[in-house]
Amino acid sequence: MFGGKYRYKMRITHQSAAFFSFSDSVIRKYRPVLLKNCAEGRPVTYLFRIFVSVNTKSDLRRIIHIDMDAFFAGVEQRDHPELRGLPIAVGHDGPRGVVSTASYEARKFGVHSALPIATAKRRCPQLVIVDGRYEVYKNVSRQMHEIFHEYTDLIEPLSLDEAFLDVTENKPGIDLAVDIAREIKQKIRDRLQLTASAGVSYNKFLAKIASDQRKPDGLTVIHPSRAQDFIDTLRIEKFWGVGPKTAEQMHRLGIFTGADLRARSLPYLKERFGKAGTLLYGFARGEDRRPVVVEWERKSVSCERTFGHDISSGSELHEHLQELVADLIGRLRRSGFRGLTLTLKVKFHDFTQITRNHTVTTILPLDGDLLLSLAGKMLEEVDYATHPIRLLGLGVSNPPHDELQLHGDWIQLEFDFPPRP
Ligand code: TTP
Ligand code: MG
Ligand code: MG
Repeated sequence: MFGGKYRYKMRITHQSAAFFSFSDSVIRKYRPVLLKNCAEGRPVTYLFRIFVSVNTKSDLRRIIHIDMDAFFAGVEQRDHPELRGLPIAVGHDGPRGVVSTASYEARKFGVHSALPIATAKRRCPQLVIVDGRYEVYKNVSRQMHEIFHEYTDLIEPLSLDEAFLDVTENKPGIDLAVDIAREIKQKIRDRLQLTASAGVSYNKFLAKIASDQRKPDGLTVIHPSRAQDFIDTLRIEKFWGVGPKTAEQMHRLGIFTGADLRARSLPYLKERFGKAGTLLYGFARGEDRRPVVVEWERKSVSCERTFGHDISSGSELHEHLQELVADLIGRLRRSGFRGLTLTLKVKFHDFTQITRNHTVTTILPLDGDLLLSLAGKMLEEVDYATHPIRLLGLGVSNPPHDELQLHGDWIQLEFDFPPRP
């Protein structure tokens, strides 16, 4: 029925979904991937297997997790050859600066993400501190995704430098996920001159842990037959969702490893950890049915300005805000994106940053005066007189999810604002 080379267009309707017994939400989520692959003329077997794969009941998935090695630092060492082989940290070298990330050379000295720069320098006096270049990292991330798309469109980014790929069904038709992981690593090396680590397994939980096993430049496969032994010896801190606080709580309960976790009952874990308890109960048994969730829609539109000098004058800031509003409206118009939340981002002279949000019930209209009033009101809550501002940003997020939010009357939710003189 789903004969090999036979190409035809498949209409993805709720009826056909019911026929294959996939839920509405699965269909809604994956429709764009299916339609894209339809348009690219992939055989119906491919589409069908995507369905099987995203159906969370499937235990036969092939999932890869890719994570770049010392990402920001790796990019800086690539672009500045004089930094290669040196202990470097990316971050701003100021009194309140923190390390974004450190090169592997610097990690030997105990320098790591989120460490204050001052402490980092004490631990490693020869540490070279480099300012971050986020536009460059974003661009590298885009290039990584181009590589991923050569294999699958089922990609779930977790951050700029990492993503899950569901390659159960893949474009080149490669049997073994480990071969795909190897190819992706090689392409990242050849095209981006960077290294990544990859983890391969049959679910997201295990793939993510696997990618962290042999960093940097690692490739680890966790085969179903080996999964239980692996999980049993895994430290509880390594489990998904177990941060320092939960880890402490676990330790108090005598849970230090996966085996300890597996010895506890589902009600026991649910009672103490709520929803996470259910997930953890599954993880301890190598079970994780969460699908690779593709990000379809744009989630926000924004723009920002860094000023030549730090500004503490209200009227000067207001002028910049006016330009930002005009810029934002242009971007909203071009992208077609609409949202319910307006966000003002403020970075102060000392690089500390705050955001202020304002949410309304019906999409924000492309009305310059109105957006300026809202943004102006948020800015008034900021103490710029004593904390001069070096950057202002403005964004719209939170797209509408029902008709009412799209077409209802525009209602002001949180405050009243007088029109500015
Ligand atoms: P990570 O993937 O957590 O770390 P990494 O890529 O630097 O190193 P590893 O080899 O261990 O994966 O984070 C990716 C980037 O995100 C990192 O290069 C910098 C940034 N980042 C921060 O800015 N602050 C943080 O606290 C963390 C954890 C990351
Ligand atoms: Mg990384
Ligand atoms: Mg990462």
